[in-house]
Amino acid sequence: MSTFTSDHHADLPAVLETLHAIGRDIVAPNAESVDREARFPTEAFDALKAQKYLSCYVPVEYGGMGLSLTDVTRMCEVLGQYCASTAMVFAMHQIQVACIVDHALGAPFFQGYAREMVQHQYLIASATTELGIGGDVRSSICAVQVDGDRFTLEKQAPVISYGAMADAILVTCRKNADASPSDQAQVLVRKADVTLTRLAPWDALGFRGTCSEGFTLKSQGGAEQILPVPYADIHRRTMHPFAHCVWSSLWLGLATDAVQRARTAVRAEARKNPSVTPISATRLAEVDNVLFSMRGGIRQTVAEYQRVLDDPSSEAASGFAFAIAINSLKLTSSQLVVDIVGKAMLICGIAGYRNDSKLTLGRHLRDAYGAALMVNNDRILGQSATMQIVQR
Ligand SMILES: Cc1cc2nc3c(=O)[nH]c(=O)nc-3n(C[C@@H](O)[C@H](O)[C@H](O)COP(=O)(O)OP(=O)(O)OC[C@H]3O[C@@H](n4cnc5c(N)ncnc54)[C@H](O)[C@@H]3O)c2cc1C
Repeated sequence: MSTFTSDHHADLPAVLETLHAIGRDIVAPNAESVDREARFPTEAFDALKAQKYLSCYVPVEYGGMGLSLTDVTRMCEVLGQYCASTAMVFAMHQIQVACIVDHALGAPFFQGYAREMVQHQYLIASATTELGIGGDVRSSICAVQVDGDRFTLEKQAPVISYGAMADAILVTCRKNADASPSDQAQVLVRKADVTLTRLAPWDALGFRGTCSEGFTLKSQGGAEQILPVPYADIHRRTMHPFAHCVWSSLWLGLATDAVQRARTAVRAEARKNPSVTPISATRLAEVDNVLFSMRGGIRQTVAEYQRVLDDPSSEAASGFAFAIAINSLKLTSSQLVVDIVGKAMLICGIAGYRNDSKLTLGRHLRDAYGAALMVNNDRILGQSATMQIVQR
């Protein structure tokens, strides 16, 4: 195993180079066992923490690297080329960091927490999904109960990725017992103050290393741990767009690796008979075109969101056009990743279909099918359909 210095800086090319080295030497060699055993990618996260990459989105003034959304998407894309579960955990964690950084740093508690995140390289999970609500993240049944300067909160959460390994969980809930289902708050629950009782194991088709078990979550803490803005704002400006940008980027990494495996297969074929271009080369050119479209759509939407983030006065995040663009990014990327891996499988042939081959694509295909379910595509399409009718 290689060792990496912790002498990091906010220089994206250098960060990506280090990340590729971690990917090659640590993430990829463990990807198969992470998937087979449905275990947390411990080795990968030890390496990422050593580089202080878990706090890469925390501003420099709080000790972080001050990387941008665009930078974080590129990191997710790189990790996705080596192990989609590792990349997904990294991406989901960064979404939670972004909720805190973009919405809570005005509050003294969260200023201190940001410094702690950097120092201890906390891993933060998310509990939005709830029994009885399903994937509608803008509704909650559970409510936070505030009594003086303390809160209590209980949630039936059917899926909390890496919940058992996290140092903290950001939990959505109604802001009090009288609030409507959509009048939500987001609460930071610390590991020391939470009891997680397992509801469901995680033995899934793909993203097996995310360890997305279900739990009954019972917690308490200081009232200052409730994020100081309504969840509706956090969702519109950060949770929704940030999630779809980082998820799509890691799916792009997964698709890129599938095409790379297909290219390896075509090269081997071409070497056998150098005078003839194999038919699979045409298929490779075709799938590379699809990858080009996927990458273009992601880069364009990430740039659009970055412009919104760079201009705090921008109202664009409140508009239907922006929300539709983010939904389209998710819908398109989650479909293209399956398409691309399927096309790569055709090129690799039996070598891609086998589990014991260097060109195997089984894990890629299983992971790719999870993309459409992470906030169900039909749900997103339904929201876009409503907005299409009223958008001018
Ligand atoms: C790898 C992975 C990791 C995850 N990690 C987390 C996590 O860390 N934290 C977390 O909170 N959740 C997490 N989730 C769960 C979350 O992404 C899912 O949205 C949630 O589990 C709901 O799943 P569902 O598809 O059963 O429910 P629903 O979204 O309720 O969908 C069920 C069915 O109903 C249909 N449907 C329901 N409502 C509508 C509607 N309004 N319009 C159209 N169709 C509708 C859907 O099409 C679908 O067929 C994760 C999921 C995956 C795959």
